[in-house]
Amino acid sequence: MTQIKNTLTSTIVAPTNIESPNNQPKMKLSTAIAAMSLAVVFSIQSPPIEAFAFAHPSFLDGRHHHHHRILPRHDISSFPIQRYRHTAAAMIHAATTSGNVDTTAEVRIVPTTPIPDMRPGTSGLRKKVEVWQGEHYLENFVQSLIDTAVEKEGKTLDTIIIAGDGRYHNSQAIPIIAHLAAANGIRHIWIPQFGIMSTPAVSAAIRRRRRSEDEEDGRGGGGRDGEGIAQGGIVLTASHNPGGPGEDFGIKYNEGLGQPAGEDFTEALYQKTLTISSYKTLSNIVDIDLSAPVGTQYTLTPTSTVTIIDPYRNYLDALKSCFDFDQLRKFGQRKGFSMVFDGMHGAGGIFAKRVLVEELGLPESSLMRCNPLPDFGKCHPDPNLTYASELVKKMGLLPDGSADESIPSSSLPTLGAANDGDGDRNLIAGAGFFVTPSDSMALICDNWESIPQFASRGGLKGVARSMPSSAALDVVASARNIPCFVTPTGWKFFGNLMSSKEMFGGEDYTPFLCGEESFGTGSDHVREKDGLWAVLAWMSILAKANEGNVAEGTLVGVKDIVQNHWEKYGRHFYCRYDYEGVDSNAANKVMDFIRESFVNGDASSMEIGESGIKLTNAVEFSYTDPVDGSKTSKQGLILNFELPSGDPARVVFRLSGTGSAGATIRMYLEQYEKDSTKHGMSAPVALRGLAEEALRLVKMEEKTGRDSPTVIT
Ligand code: VG1
Ligand code: CO
Repeated sequence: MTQIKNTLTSTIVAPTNIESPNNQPKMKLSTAIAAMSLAVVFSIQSPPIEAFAFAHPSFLDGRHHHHHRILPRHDISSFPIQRYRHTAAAMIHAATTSGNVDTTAEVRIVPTTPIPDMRPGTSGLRKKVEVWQGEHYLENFVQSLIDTAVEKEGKTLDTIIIAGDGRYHNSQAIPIIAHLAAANGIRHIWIPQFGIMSTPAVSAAIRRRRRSEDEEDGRGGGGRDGEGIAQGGIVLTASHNPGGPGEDFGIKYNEGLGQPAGEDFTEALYQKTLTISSYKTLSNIVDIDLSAPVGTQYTLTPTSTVTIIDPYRNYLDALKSCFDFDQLRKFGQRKGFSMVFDGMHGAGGIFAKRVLVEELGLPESSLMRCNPLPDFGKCHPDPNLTYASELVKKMGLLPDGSADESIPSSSLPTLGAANDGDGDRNLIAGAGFFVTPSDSMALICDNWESIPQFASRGGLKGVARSMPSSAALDVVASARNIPCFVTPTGWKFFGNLMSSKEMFGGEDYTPFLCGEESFGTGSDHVREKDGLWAVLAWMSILAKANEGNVAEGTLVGVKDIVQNHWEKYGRHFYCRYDYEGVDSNAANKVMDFIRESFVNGDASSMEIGESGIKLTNAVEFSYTDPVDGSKTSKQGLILNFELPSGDPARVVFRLSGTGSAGATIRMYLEQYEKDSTKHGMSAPVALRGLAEEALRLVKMEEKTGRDSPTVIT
């Protein structure tokens, strides 16, 4: 072995020390490893070719591939990795950690200047790809992020995950970030194979992964200093925003319990971006092959290692702890059940394939657009009635969410679902029936007995919704005596509630259910919204509802379940108008006008228009976190109305915090209807009068020049 090591040493030392003008080593590490493998083949001749292929998988099919591109190399998964894993890993280990091998990875301090527009929004920082590709942009942001995390932890981070949703620039940014992380002394850097993980999967991995899992063979049990878990995850996503050249890229940070960084963190990060004067990276660039087998390690510095991890394992464990997979598998095979899942070419697709097809045995034909693409196939990966139009059609629906009566519902799939770009959002539909996200949450709440995660722990102990979401959840929570919280928009506000015991020693609200009107639903199994979780929750509800129903082929469907729910609790008609790409000044003027005229002014003195809908009062939403007492203000303007019938209605205005250009005004409409004879109407139709009244009051067209919204959902 010493002899082999020496051979390897001489192979590797040279290339990593010689820099070409653009700072790329002349010979890349993976090439060195391939050469080393060859040396091993020649010196020990066993096991020859497979070990070679393992160490450098691009040789499997005899062609080189571009290292910074993610290729759909699923062929690798059939390679007998386990058989040669130990040998090959030992080779890499020997090659990269031998005392004789000096990778001379010197930390390079690069001077930089602050770039002013880096304030994270509702969920991370989102900008056009070209902005991120600008000089020092990515590095400035990531260095500030790492500094903030270190300051908060009080010490250098030990372990982090770097993963993304597969969008354009994902595989270029991952190695750059890894080098920054190593230069900053982060010892263990985990990157999922192919660089892709959904946001909830990252959250699950932060919460559950033990360092020994993928390092057991490579480093010999438990890593260098025993067990460890990640302190955070850098997630490369602009979520539901489009990807590709000219489109969006983004980064967000999840902290040690898997929760999105809170306002205090993002604000501190932003302040650092305003004063940054240098960042740290390495003088030697190590080529990291994202398609390398799970367990492959790259030594970036004598103390920092990149490990390619299995993207699925922890997330799958998390889902298995929530649902009864045997029950779902059986239900999935039932005559009359079929499903369509639309991955919108985002990160959720590969997880859907793994769970729905490989674990639950649904036919492959249940999946559409489940292969991640850098530009999401040019679609807008936002699962709503407008952007998931193909699925909507397949479910027998018209673009406004009402049923296309010309299609017999018996010919339609039982369940339809879609995820967004990073797999944290969900759209749920039944045969000829669209479920609004607010209703979906209320229904899951009322049916907690159908979901093992809740049922096995005595039911829900807390629920929460974002303020603009409908009050459908509140009604169920109050009937069932469950504490219900109303938070500002964005998942970061749910984190404290879910972790109130874990983090603050306060009241335990878990099992916990939460969600947003924007197609986000989740629970305390992770600290993010989870698209696939919502799909399995609905499958569980359907399975339970059909337990006693033994008739061949006829299933209690989504529509039956929701209609019964409305009958019991009344219906909250709900929809949202989005005005995208509005001039920022104009958008601010609309908000200022509402604030001045109705919140500060006297709303109730407003004249009642022809519609007979009366504005009763207006408030600006602010929030005091019940767990840590932190305050957040200006979280949306609420106009409360009284309908001619005497029933209440509400319209909320907010500016989006996830756009990358101009402003998006969101108008959220909600109206309660107890009378079940009126529940059949489509929501946009039922709400049209309220919408017109609100638009008239706020002078939308006059102030923005827009006579109709970009999207109604
Ligand atoms: C939107 C949604 C919000 C969601 C956020 C992140 O924010 O309204 O409910 O939490 O996106 O979702 P905004 O500020 O644009 O309204 V995702 O799936 O884009 O991370
Ligand atoms: Co998302």
